[in-house]
Amino acid sequence: MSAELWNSAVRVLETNWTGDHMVPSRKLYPHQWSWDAAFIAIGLVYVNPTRAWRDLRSLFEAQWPDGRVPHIVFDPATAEADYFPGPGFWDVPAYGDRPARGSTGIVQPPMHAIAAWEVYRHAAAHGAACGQQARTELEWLYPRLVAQQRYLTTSRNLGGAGLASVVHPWESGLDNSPAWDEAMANVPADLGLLTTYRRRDLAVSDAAHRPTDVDYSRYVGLVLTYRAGGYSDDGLLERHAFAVECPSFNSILASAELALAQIAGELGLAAEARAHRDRAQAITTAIVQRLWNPQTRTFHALDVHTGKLSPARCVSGLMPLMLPDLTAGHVEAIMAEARSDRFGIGELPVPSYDRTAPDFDTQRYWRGPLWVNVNWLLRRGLLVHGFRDEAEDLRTAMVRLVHHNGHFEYFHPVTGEGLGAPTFSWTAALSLDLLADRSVPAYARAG
Ligand code: 9WN
Repeated sequence: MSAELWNSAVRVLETNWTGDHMVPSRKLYPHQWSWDAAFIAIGLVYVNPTRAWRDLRSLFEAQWPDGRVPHIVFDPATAEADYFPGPGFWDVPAYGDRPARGSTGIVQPPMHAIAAWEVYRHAAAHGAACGQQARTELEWLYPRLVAQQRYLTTSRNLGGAGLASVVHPWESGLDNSPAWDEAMANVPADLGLLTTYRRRDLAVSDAAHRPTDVDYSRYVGLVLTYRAGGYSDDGLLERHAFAVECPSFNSILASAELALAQIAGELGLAAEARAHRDRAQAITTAIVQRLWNPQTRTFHALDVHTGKLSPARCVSGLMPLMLPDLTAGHVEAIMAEARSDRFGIGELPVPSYDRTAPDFDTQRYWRGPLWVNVNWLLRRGLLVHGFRDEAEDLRTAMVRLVHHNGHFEYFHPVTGEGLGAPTFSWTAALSLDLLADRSVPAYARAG
């Protein structure tokens, strides 16, 4: 089984390579996506370290002067009509060496320091030349990764407590998650916008699997207000209807600081390494203080405008398990949630949303289907806290799922049937990692 899965994953990554970067999938996502590039690099390094580094470099060449790493880098060879919202709609100014309209103006979860460290660790196994390349690339990326973190922890510290806010559901990577329902209800939904701006996703995928038109009109409206202010974050809370602190985004933010501590250590920057570790701890403390609900005993998204926690129990609430500084009580609570009927790891990996919720939707994107990337992060959390048996069960559940159903974008949470895009890069790349690497992050507890 593993040779077959390995070979099919390699074929997907071959198909989706453009010569400069990887696309998530040829038809539905014909540009480069930010957190996809990180998950992709983590697996691509096993078969082609040069491409893994190239993909990360190509993303960071589009970094803005303020440090933000855009959620999509547009491929100039792809027509405006092939993706909506495309470069003309975002209309971002020229920056750095990139032309105007080279990217979107929003971000995605900062998975890249984690990816850079994983790629570096594994590239060394390919011999001396790869080791030298890895060192050069790591040195190039480090200050850029630091700038990315600084942007998120300063300009996006809209709630003032040291967590980053997402100002568009697309920034979370968990687009139509029920975690945003309350906060999104306060965003005007102007369906007329979809007459002016036509959805492209429905031309290449099943409408029942995708966000609704009401969701989409709000997505478009939010871009329009951010764009009207030149994508500036100054005073954003007062003029922008959506600002949320997400437990998944912020757990990745803290884990990125830990990865940066390891990178800084490797580059001989001891003081910087200490500062990164301290920042990881501070973000962890803020996650617990702001996003933990003692009644539900899980983590939720916080609406910065209203100060209220979302009532939804989503997979994002399990993501703080990635944090080594989490107290034993919080770890136990996440484990209870992960083992409960709501998420229960068994034959299948965990779904994106509480299976027992009345509005659990087996088809629609982040409202029920299961995704390999968040399960990969959950497995990482299990390893960090020494739950080796559960981590191994989850690893084999993911491998089995993809082997039986293909490298789909997401999967039916009851039958495991593949949904969304069929040859999806991060599913393929993370399958390679799950087949190849059973090692544990350096800061993990002994099991
Ligand atoms: C909008 C590319 C991206 C992923 C996101 C996923 C989906 C885009 C969309 O696809 O979002 O960015 O059009 O729905 O939700 O996590 O990065 O694979």
